[in-house]
Amino acid sequence: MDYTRLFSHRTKYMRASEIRELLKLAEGKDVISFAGGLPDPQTFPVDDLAKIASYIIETYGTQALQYAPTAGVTLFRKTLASWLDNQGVKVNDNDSIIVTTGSQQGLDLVSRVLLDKRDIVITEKPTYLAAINAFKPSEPRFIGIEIDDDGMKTDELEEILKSMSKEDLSKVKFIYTIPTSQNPGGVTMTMDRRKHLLELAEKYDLLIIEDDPYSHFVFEPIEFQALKTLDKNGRVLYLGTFSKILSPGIRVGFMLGDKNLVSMMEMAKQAVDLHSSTLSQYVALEAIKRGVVDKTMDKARRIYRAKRDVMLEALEEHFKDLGRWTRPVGGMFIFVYLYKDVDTKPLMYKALERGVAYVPGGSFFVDGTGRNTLRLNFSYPSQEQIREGIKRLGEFFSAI
Ligand code: PMP
Ligand code: G9A
Repeated sequence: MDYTRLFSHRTKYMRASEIRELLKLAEGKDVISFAGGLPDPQTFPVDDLAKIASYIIETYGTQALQYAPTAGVTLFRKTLASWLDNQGVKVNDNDSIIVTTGSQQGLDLVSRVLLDKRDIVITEKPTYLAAINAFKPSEPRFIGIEIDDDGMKTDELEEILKSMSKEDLSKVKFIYTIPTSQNPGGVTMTMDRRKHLLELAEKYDLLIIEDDPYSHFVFEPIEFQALKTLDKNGRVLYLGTFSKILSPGIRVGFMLGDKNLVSMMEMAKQAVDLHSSTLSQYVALEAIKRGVVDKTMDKARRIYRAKRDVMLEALEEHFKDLGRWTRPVGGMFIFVYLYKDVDTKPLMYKALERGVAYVPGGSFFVDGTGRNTLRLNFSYPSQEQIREGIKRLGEFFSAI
């Protein structure tokens, strides 16, 4: 049967994630992969989670194996709220939290609830590829704001907002940002810019989606506060996840924001999956209570700082004449801007033949620019693989 005539209009805008495709290509081959944003499995608290999982099933079996409310297990949501408070993420009286299936589901719900065709989404440039892919089926127009070492250039954002017609301004549904240890850019927004961004949101009556998987294991002593904490008027919807600070496989994420906004997300979620895994929520709850999340964050900080340093050193050695790159204070990625005007996308297949994978940076730009950039993940490969892989990549790009 030819199914294409059956596919809905929105499927036209569905794109396979280049990251996921690359992961498939690299699988089972002798390839050093700087492609996927996978945590180092050494950070997974395997023994603790084995104990927790059996304790949960033995102790709370009837609840943990049962359906749960769409918003999530009540006890977990309460624990989450105080954990966030300890992490410096402000939960206001008017806020509510819903548990999502990874923060990726949060992005999909945002798309479903907020976007209509031709609405405007403002993102950083570059921005998280799978967020673009989550928003695209709703057919918005994208506006990309450049980043530099201080994060999103809020002056540029201000100029753009100033120059927009009233009608276009009313179509801006949200500004999507990853302010801390950005994916893929590896940069962190300064406090001045965070404040400026919120001022602009106030002035132009805009909503901000703060996607924050990385702030809990920043590995340099820098001062920053979540946009959610700085916000006074319910202008920030905060997306979080336990993927990088416990395990991505348990698929536990959450949304925190004004209850009037979050309740519509909850309604949309009902039709998507009824609720996120009850068992995973109980496991995450117990992991918080037993200090396993704190322990994992500490481990991630230590391991990723060392790996980042190895990658920065290797880049210094092998990429000095080839390009410039970001120096992340956290997260999992370094972003490279090559000096030469090359397209890293077709070159990626050749690099794979040389046994090294990266993500072509162009996929992260909403306006089709960024062809000469690449994203390098440093959390997954070993230190030895990082040294060897960057050497191979350096030789590869030198020969072009
Ligand atoms: N947002 C950003 C910026 C990410 O980097 C990721 C994971 N790479 C996600 C969201 C989704 O993560 P998860 O669904 O595992 O919580
Ligand atoms: O798709 C995945 O496996 C998550 C990784 C995200 C990223 O590489 O940014």
